[in-house]
Amino acid sequence: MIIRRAPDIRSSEITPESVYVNRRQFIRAATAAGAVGMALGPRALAGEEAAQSQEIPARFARMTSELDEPLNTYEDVTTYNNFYEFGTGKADPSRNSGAFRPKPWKVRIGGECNRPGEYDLDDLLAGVTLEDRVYRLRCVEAWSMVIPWYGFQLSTLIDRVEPTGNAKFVVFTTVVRPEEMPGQRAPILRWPYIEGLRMDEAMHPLTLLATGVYGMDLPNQNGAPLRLVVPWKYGFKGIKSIVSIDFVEEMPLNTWKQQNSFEYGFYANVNPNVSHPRWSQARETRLPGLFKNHETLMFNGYADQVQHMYAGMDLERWK
Ligand SMILES: Nc1nc2c(c(=O)[nH]1)N[C@H]1C(S)=C(S)[C@@H](COP(=O)(O)O)O[C@H]1N2
Ligand SMILES: [Mo]
Repeated sequence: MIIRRAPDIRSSEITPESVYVNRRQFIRAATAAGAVGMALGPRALAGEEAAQSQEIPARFARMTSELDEPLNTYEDVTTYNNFYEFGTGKADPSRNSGAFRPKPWKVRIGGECNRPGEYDLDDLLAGVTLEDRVYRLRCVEAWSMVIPWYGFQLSTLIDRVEPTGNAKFVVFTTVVRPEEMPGQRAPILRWPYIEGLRMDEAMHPLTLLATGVYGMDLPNQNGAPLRLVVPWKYGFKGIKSIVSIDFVEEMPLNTWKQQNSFEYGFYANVNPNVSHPRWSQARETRLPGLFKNHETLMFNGYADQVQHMYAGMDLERWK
C-alpha cells in the first residue's frame, strides 16, 4: 500500500475562513507545552448552522500535547481520513460526507446489561462532562497524527447501563445509510462496520467516546456524532458513527478480522515488533511528513498504562 498525503487542497477551499485563519494563529501560538485533559463542563451539540460557523476555541492556542509532539492541524485531522462508508481515498470522507445527517441520533444499547434501550444521544450526554484528550492515532497503514479529541470515557456510559456479570465484550456497530454514505452502495466491506473491545479494555480510563475534535462537534468524516477512540490500538478499532453498543459473552468478529484475518486479529494493539504481512510496523509517518520519520512505540506509547491487561498473552499470536 502506498502511503501519501492527501491531494493538495487549499485550506481556504475546505474550511470556513474563520477556522482557517484561527488555525494559522493557532499554529503560531501552539509551541509551548500546555494543559491536557482539562474538564470543560457539559456542552450542548451545536445546531446545523452553528456547526458550519464553528471556530477553533481559543484554548487551543495554548494547548499542545503532553507528548511534546505538536498537534496535527484541524485541516490534517479532517481531510486525511479513513472512513470507507464514504470511499476508500483519504480525501473521500471529507468530500463525500456532506449529505450525511448526524442529528438527531439514537444509540441502541443492548445485550447483557440491566438498562438496555434506544437512547437519544442528547439524553445519553446529559450530565456527562466532555473533556479534551490529546492522543496519538496510529493507523495500521503506518501513518500517524496527534489529535485533540473532545469526548468522555466509555466507562461512564458503561457504568450507567449496568452490564451483567455475563458481559465479557462490548460490540459497536456503525450506521448503515447507503443513501447518505456513497461507499456503502458498493461491497467495499461487509456493512455494517463492526468493532469490539474486551470489557477491561472498554472500561480503561484511556478509552474514549468522542463527540468532537478541537473542541468542536465531530465533522462527518471523523465519525459524527459519536465514535470510539482507543489510543493504544491501531486506528481501525476506532469505529465511527456508532448506532449500537451491545454487551456479549463471546468475542465478536470485527470487520477487519472478518475481512483479512491473516493481517490482524481482535486485539490489534500497536506493536512495532510484529509486522503486517506486507510491511514493517517498526516506524511510522507522522503527518504531515514524508517517509517513516517516526519510531513506533509499543502500545503506541501507552504501555505503562495498558500493558498489564495483556500480561501473559503472547502478543505475536494475539495480535
Ligand atoms: N465505520 C468506520 N469506522 C472507521 C473506519 C471506517 O472505514 N469505517 N476507518 C478506521 C480507520 S482504518 C482509522 S485509521 C480511523 C481514522 O479516524 P480519523 O479519520 O478520525 O483519523 O477510523 C477508523 N474507523
Ligand atoms: Mo487505519
